[in-house]
Amino acid sequence: MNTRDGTNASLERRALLQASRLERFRRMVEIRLVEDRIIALFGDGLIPGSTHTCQGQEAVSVAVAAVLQHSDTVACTYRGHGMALALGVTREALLGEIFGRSIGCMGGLGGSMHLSDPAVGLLPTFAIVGAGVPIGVGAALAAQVKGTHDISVSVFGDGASNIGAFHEGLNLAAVWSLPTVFVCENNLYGEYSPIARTTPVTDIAVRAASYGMPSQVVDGQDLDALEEVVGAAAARARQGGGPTLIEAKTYRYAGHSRSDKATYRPDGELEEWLRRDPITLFGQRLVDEGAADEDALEAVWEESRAQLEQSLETVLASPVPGPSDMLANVTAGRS
Ligand SMILES: Cc1ncc(C[n+]2csc(CCOP(=O)(O)OP(=O)(O)O)c2C)c(N)n1
Ligand SMILES: [Mg+2]
Repeated sequence: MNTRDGTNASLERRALLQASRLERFRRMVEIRLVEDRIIALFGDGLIPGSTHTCQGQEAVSVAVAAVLQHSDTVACTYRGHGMALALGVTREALLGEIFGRSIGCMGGLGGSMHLSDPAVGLLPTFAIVGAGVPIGVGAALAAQVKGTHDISVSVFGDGASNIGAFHEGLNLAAVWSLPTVFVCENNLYGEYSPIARTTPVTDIAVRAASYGMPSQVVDGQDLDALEEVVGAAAARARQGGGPTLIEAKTYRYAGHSRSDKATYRPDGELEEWLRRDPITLFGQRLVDEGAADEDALEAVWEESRAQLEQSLETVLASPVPGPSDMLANVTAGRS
């Protein structure tokens, strides 16, 4: 696995995020701007393959990254750009991967749905719904067997909770009291279907009861609430208290993938969620507590826009992998 952009850069960005609340705000802004730009560039035909963005869900990624140690691991989904940036993956490593360039975090061979950076614990992201859950549980088992005191977090969607791998993963984690946290991003849709069409319960959290596991529903738009709930579950897991299922109620502003315009949503639903935008809410809190003023927050947006343009310039000027790179990470064994 390659981290072409240099692992130190990811670690530094992770430390920055954890050092201050203003940096958490900055990272959510970065994620929003990157995702908005990706949608625009996808529309221009510049991105190969598909792509799934996470505007509206930024607080979940930033909260997870804020409370974990860098030796902990995170398994997440194809909607993973925000999680990667939050954990510390640089804009160049992320965008390079999405654009299929050699400076991408997987050398440009994986694309939008296949991101990874072992330096900050990002396990390869998964295109198969629910597939990250047993991998996250496996990482927790490895930590338990080795006695490292690391934990793992599996981040997945509401739709994934209807997949067998989710139930098997929760069952095994509970029965072996593994050091892991399950974070469900309930954004009310699985592809083009509203949750009520596919899932007979409103709260995914209730499913934890089947596995004798504690669970909690949390406001997925409130970074502080998320940090508190995920932080408590992470601490419990690290101390040998076993797994927790957390359900973050959130919303994806954009369509499911590519150029999906999400016309299947009822009128007014998006506008209702925009009124509780996680970046606006957290920014207001920083102002209320005197940690920043409106000008400082505006400066963050401006700086982040300029940085993104610079990163895009770098990425678009960088080479695509050649035929010899195809086999660079392929190994063969003989029995
Ligand atoms: C096993 C499997 N079944 C179906 C698909 C097609 N598919 C891709 S995303 C998706 C919806 C998943 O919804 P959810 O888990 O809520 O995550 P979200 O996309 O909302 O973040 C589906 C059905 C898939 N990738 N894998
Ligand atoms: Mg969903």
